[in-house]
Amino acid sequence: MTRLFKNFIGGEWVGGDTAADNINPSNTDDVVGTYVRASRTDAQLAIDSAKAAFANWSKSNPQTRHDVLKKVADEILSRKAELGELLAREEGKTLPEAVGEVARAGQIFAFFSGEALRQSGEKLASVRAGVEVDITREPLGVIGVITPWNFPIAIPAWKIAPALCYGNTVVFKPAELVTGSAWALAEILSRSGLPAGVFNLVMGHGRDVGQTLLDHRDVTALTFTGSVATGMRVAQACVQRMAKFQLEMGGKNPLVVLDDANLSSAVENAVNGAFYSTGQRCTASSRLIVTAGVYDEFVAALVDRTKALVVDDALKAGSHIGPVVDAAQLEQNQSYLRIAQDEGATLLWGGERMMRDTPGFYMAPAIFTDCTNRMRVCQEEVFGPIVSVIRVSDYEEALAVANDTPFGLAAGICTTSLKYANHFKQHAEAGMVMVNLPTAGVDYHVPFGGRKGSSYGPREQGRYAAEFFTSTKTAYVLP
Ligand code: TXE
Repeated sequence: MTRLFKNFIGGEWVGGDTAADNINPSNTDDVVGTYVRASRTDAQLAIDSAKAAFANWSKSNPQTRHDVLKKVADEILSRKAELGELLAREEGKTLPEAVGEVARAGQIFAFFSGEALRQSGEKLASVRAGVEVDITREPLGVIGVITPWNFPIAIPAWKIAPALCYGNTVVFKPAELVTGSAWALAEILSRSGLPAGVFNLVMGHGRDVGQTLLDHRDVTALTFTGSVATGMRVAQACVQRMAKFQLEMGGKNPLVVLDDANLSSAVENAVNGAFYSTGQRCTASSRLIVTAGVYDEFVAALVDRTKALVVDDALKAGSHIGPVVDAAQLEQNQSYLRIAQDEGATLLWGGERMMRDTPGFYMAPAIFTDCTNRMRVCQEEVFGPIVSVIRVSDYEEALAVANDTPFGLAAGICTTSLKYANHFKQHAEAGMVMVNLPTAGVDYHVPFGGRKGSSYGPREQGRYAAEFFTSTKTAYVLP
């Protein structure tokens, strides 16, 4: 018998009629735990609790908010090994990656504990004689937090921590596949000193629990990370009732490699960006755009380096790449292997399903060459360990190809030329630009987000998070 984990609503742990097993993708015989599935009614109760709690929490002392967030940060950081193991077990990223993600979640709570003490406004001279103008930020109300499976604790942290920091209350609906990390975070928050109702966890399906958050008039704002298709649903529902919303969706991130690049570091950046975390990162480098002078040498080195990657159980020491998250994602990856070959790309290496000691969703990282940027594999987010290499003649063509995408999250360049690095920084149509670094891997105290079809609304993380989680008020006073 596995343990039954419940939802957290109005300060109580609440059971339900249905529950779902959380399965380890490295070993499908291993059940991480059984998690109660929330219903629409549970979601409504959670929203009611969050609404009732808002009046006091929105006026709470900054010291109280600091202390709560700091307590959460300290506990996450002190338990990072244990929580990292849980995360690796339920999601399939390797243990070092998982521990790193947990540490990042702790750092995010620590950052926002400090921000709670630094909330400020502005006072300006009016253009009218004798009038004073001041601008302050106020919390919004109940925030619906809807998150994906690929960062089971970091993404919830970077939405929940600022929401609470700025005085909002929260209803959190995690992805169905990663309820373990979500529950662990909720359990820590439940002991942090938050008044009942300020934070609520509802583990359930997107189509009912998620949809309830989208449609309920008492959810003032929605923050969402996930697929483009669901992001569009969030947008449509929010526009219908004029709720504020923020979307982080896919990427088709380019990594440009120029003739003058340091070859070995370019290959490392490519392998890290394309394959680590099994390619399941919105910032993954899924298009490698390489100039002709270095193309053959780069591709040969990339294949050699990829052959050396160990694909195995996420918890095993020495694994570089864990399994794909589930059977559906594995099938999606395999379908893109067929689509790319049908369109004329050459599968130079990898792609095959792999057997290991335990039954899991293992797949060899795949490299496609002879790609053109018009192919579906170069335009659509695959979300797996599959990379396409595109040959271009020079920097100008590389930049044009890099920008020829409906997405605009991250863009990278490997070059020793200051001229090209600076030009790329200015002209890449992306929210984040990396020079001689992987496209994935970002700091937690600066803005995160993209342009075009990747993101909508204000940036997440760092001080810029205030743009979404607060509303400004301009007050005019004639003393
Ligand atoms: O995403 P969904 P899934 C992409 C990636 C992946 C695909 C599907 O290509 O293969 O999306 O993944 C909730 N109302 N990315 O199915 O469905 C859902 O329960 C409200 C890229 O996981 O978008 C989950 O909590 N909520 C991305 C969240 O939305 C709804 C990361 C995301 O699920 C809902 C993840 C509804 N009607 C997936 N339907 C990235 N680039 O980071 C679903 N949800």
